[in-house]
Amino acid sequence: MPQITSAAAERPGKVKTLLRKFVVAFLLISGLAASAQTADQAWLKYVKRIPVFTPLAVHPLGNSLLEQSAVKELNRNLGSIAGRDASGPGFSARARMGMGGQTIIGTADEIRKALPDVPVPRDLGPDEYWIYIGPCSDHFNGCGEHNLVVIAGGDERGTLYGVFALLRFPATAEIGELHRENPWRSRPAMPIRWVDEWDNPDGSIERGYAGRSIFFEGGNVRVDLAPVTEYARLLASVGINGCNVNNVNAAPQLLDANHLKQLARIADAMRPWGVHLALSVDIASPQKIGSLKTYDPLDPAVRTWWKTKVNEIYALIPDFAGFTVKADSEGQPGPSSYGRTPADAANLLANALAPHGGVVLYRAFVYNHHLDWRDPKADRARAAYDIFHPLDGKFAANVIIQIKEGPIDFQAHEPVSPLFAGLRQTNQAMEVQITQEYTGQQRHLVYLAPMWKQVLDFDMRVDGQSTPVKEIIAGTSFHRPRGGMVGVANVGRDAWLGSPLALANLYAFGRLAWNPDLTPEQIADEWIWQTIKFRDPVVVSTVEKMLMQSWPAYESYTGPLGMQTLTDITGSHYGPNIESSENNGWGQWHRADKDGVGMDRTVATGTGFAGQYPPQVAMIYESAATTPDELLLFFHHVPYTYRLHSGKTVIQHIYESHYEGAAQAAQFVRDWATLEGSIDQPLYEQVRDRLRYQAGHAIVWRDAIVQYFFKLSGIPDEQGRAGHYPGRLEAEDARLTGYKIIDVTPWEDASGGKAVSCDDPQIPNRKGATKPICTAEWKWTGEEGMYNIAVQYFDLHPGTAKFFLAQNGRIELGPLGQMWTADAELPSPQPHGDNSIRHLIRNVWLTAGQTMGIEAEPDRNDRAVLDYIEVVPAKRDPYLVPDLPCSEGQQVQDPVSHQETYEEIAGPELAGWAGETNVGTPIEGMLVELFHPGDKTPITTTHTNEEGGFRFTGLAPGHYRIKASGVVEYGVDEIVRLDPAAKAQLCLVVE
Ligand code: GCW
Repeated sequence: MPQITSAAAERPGKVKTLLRKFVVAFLLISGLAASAQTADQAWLKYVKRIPVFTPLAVHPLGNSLLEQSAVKELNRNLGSIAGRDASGPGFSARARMGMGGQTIIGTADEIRKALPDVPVPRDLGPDEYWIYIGPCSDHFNGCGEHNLVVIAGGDERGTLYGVFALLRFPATAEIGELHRENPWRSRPAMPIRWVDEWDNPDGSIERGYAGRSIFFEGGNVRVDLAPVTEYARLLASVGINGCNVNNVNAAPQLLDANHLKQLARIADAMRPWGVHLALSVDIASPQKIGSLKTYDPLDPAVRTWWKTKVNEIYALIPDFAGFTVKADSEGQPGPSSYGRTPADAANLLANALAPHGGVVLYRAFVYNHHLDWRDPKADRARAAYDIFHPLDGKFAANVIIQIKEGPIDFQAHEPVSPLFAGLRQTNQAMEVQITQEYTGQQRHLVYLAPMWKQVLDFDMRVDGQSTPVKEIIAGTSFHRPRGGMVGVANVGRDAWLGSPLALANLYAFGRLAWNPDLTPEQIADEWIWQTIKFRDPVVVSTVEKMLMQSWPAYESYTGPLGMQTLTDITGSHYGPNIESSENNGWGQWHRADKDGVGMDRTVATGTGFAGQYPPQVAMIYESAATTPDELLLFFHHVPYTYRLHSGKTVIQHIYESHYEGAAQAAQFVRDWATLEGSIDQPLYEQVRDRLRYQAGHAIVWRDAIVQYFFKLSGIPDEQGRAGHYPGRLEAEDARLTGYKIIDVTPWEDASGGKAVSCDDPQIPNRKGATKPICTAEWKWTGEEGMYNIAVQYFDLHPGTAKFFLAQNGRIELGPLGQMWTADAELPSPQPHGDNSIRHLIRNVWLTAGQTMGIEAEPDRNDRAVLDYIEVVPAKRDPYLVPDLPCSEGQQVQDPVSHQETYEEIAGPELAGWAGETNVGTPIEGMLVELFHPGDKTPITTTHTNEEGGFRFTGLAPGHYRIKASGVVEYGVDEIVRLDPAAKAQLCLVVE
């Protein structure tokens, strides 16, 4: 059976009825031609997608800022027809029926007064919305001037959220429900839905990977806060209601009178979108900027200082949300200096904020980073519970303890923090990282929603009862009034998060904080529809699959089995550096030695951390036999030969997961390649380049971890891969001119631990060459043929080295990538896994006995450091995506495996289907033509069947091109001519 992509048939049906009511025409609404950073560049693109046609006359009942924003947003979606009279010229009879009437926006109270017949509920809560359609007897065509759409909010912000929900509805799974369950109502699961930004006043951002701050520059708030307003709009669209704008390694000067005035401007900029300003404060501020001798939380002068300061803040910012506090952590001052507790410090601030309705988010990220590494009982993971559990019940009502999702620090995979179950009389919020500090820093694709979802759904079994974390933080489990989620976002001036696909994480954070019952797949689909391509089944299923596979892939090629990320924990937190976790007080230990690996955190023989969970969970983690494989080494120290539930030994799992993870990263490149031509080209190229980089860096990770554990354990890889790299030619084995052999630190970050550095460049003999260069030259002893050459080198800064591929001493410059510059922006100035990078040169013809070499021009600190080259037959290179001979509106999936399948199977088939882009309806009767690439006359033709399917059988191995064309009828009276180049989605699969 040919494999037919299935997303088409199912999803879109749900929305059809509703769409018919609102969608009376396909319009392309031109977007705002914006060069500034705007929310439209994220998921709020009301461009080239089916707009939601509410009645064009939009009436807000109140005149608040938020209702004005709500109206503006609805009108944005309508584009050029916004505000026009649908009964006037330019509108067809059908449009009049669909878009006449009124859209009314207001709070529940306002609606009740103005429209007594509308059954708006009496119990709408804060931020809640209620959307009501009708009464109109003709759901299909609409009722012209009698159309009525009401968007009511429990408060003003609820009205805004209602508008965003309505605008999102064509992309959400909830759409069908809107019509069936008219009126449609939704409220947030938890009141605190904040983002934290770790922005410093100088404009830098701690752990930010998207350029400089949108809030600060040079010690002050920026003059241009337009991006801040746009950011708030983006946040509001997914229900985020608070934004803490400064780093938790707080800058006390921000509390002085001058800076507070500046900060009030940020609050003003975000206010129209219902996002309230919060600030991180330094608990030592009374001493640092208030000239008091102490910051002891129990000192009356300190108390007065904070009260006065808070009053000053509220005089400027009446809706100020509150403070975030990081104290007694990573060198920050804290109450422990005076023998006081976090409760003393939190309550001090809480009491000052309470009269104004403000809250304190006190972070449980408090630990000693000078732990004794030799002490087998010492354990950073225990810290939050040990410190905060005894204080349960001692915190003021407006204190919320902000707890990182895991007990260590945003690693690739951690267990849930046990503290969630350890605070029953205290408000709690879960802190997650949207910025990908330990998860690839946005250069790697890692969709984090599945990780967060795992934590949210984790059942703590408090008192032996079902107690999922999501219910604890929502406040329902222990009847706490305030709780929530906080995401460390660290957006910057570079397209918010730097990487286009990383924005799915910001989106998912907001959606989960609103409704933690949503699935990561659902959220991904919504986001893809709104951001990448609207309701295109192939695009949605391809990108969703990539997103869903991305976290497991990253975990596999970094730190599987609960070992944590295995990155450079004392440096960039980016590339591999396994031993950086050990022998120091930071406590991110994995305790790998020659016999085994893992931290013993059991009660019986280890640190006792497992005992911090409620008994039913503790029991699971206490024994290696019941601990899930994915967390085994977080809880247990086991020999490398220990057998996992999967049947593999630990060491074999380490080897294999790294090869599988890296292969998956390579697969992302191929998956994405199938979308070329069907999505926005600049977006396509930007993501393609990132994915190619990631595929190369995943190999760096793979090789570092595998060679490290291979050497340490001395146990061979059952599959023979560890230590064997077919086609690899080490730089240190080459004939070198000017290059010097160096040791790389850590050794595992270079193949064989060594590289060559161009420390003594020479003026070459080559004609025309003027710049000093270094060369590394190898003799090719393999067979004659077409090869791809991967060059692994270290891209250092400052400086932009140049590289050339030379054959038999000659450089040929062509389109194949034989010349390139090392201009990437990567961490670390020294050769390191952080900056090890792979450049691929395709289709190089090599003859036996020839020489091939790399010539390099160093530049400043970039000494063109070379690790190795790898020569792989062109056809077999799994990291290569060949330039497809196919184009013109069809997608070929997985071209490489096609090629391989072709060779193995006699008489292969090409099969696929055609569906209408926007709704996915199968298209029957399209003419499908099969060509040899480059030919104008088809080899054969066929027509799509009832299901839109077609099939060509008995084909010889090779590449083909397919073209489809036809006319399709859609809806009742709409005729849509499909342009096969743009609209028909063909998925071709060979079996
Ligand atoms: O993950 C660690 C980061 C620090 C950060 C700290 C925290 C702002 O490496 O950069 O400090 O967490 O959460 O406070």
